[in-house]
Amino acid sequence: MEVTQGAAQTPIVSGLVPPYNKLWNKAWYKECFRPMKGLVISASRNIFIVKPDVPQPGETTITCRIKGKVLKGVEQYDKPLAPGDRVSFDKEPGQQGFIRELQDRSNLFSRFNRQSRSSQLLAANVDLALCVTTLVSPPFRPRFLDRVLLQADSAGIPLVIVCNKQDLYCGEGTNPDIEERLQDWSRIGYPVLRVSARTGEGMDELQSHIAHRFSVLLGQSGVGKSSLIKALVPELSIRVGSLNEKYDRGNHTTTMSVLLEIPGLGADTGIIDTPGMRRFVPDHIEAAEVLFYMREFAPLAGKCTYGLSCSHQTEPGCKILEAVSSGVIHEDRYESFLRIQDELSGILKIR
Ligand SMILES: Nc1nc2c(ncn2[C@@H]2O[C@H](COP(=O)(O)OP(=O)(O)OP(=O)(O)O)[C@@H](O)[C@H]2O)c(=O)[nH]1
Ligand SMILES: [Mg+2]
Repeated sequence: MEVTQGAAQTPIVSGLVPPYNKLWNKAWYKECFRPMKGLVISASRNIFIVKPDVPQPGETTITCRIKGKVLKGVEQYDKPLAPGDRVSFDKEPGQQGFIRELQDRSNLFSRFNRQSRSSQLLAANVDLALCVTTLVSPPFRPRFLDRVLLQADSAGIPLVIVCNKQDLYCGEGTNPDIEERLQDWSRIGYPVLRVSARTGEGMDELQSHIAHRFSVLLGQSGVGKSSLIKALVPELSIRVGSLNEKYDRGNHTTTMSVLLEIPGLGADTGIIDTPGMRRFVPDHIEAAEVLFYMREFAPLAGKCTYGLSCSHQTEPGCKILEAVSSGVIHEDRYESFLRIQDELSGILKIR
């Protein structure tokens, strides 16, 4: 018996007219009415837009809800699903779908939301994270980046730093502090791209990183995440915001994560636009674990005279302090390390 793949709710069995003959049995029913599978495009608290693996006539995406508490392990998050998640769902013709199962995730990108005291899910199952920043407007914030890098490394997601609005930057070398930080990230293994969504500068290189992959764009509000996507796919109807002149920061134009296709780079290319964040608090990382997820610190973990009890601040024989003195660890990264550890110790108390 050959059943057309994915035609779950409108069974088509070649050569047979279902279900009025003796083939009407449990196995046949189960096979024909098996749930559909799809990719979550966007997720709010209980409404999920899902793209079915097998296109349905007249419906490129399907609005789904979750029936009851069928998804396990999602309670700790603000929403149960994120763009990039793969799900199974049931759907009757002309009606909403009901999500029954979440497939295992290969990774998850989240942040801790201090206001709601919960984890905010931003993306799932991505091949690459793009941390977008600007060197000019909004102002460059290396500490924000260090936190995003930490989160990506803890989730096992490769990350590329994208410096947008290159058209506003007065050329390389004009700000030694910024240049030094960019060079240091590059030295420890994060590719750094300089692009402009406005002029198209550097966009070829960006495309070569995202082609045939699923990526997530992260960064402060106003750095130009949505503008970069618009530059890649001009016909997309995606909102681009303005900058708040008084504070020189974005206006939180994108309000929820959404997965968008970039057809020009292949059918297997997708990018998740996320809402801009004012601050980034790492999620599901304890203060004592920060050492293991900052990549130039990790090889030194446990090697201090006081082993893992070392606070890396004053102790003699501290390998981290030695690495800072010798330049293996940049002073500013060390400062980020201390601040993140400090903040995460506080988070433990409010979680
Ligand atoms: N000069 C210049 N302006 C840019 C560039 N890219 C984006 N902008 C401007 O920056 C502002 C913010 O752009 P968005 O794309 O909305 O920024 P966003 O990061 O998506 O912001 P949120 O959705 O709030 O997180 C808009 O006024 C854009 O026109 C660029 O390469 N050069
Ligand atoms: Mg946006």
